[in-house]
Amino acid sequence: MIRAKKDEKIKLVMKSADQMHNLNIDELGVKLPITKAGNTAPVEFVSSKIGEFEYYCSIGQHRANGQTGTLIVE
Ligand SMILES: [Cu+2]
Repeated sequence: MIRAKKDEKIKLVMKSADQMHNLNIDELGVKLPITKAGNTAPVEFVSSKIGEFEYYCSIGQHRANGQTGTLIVE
């Protein structure tokens, strides 16, 4: 779980440790590209929305296998 405040700059750094992954937060329009094992990908964004938003990896069955989490913006 990640917590942030509305209208604050949020910086996430995704590190693909074992294989290719990406990261998506649909409601906030966040979409990190597919990133190969051993690489990192940063993203910065601001959420003007308050709420709980799911982030997930959309590759193959990764989401179904638990590559999800929650970003809480308060
Ligand atoms: Cu993945």
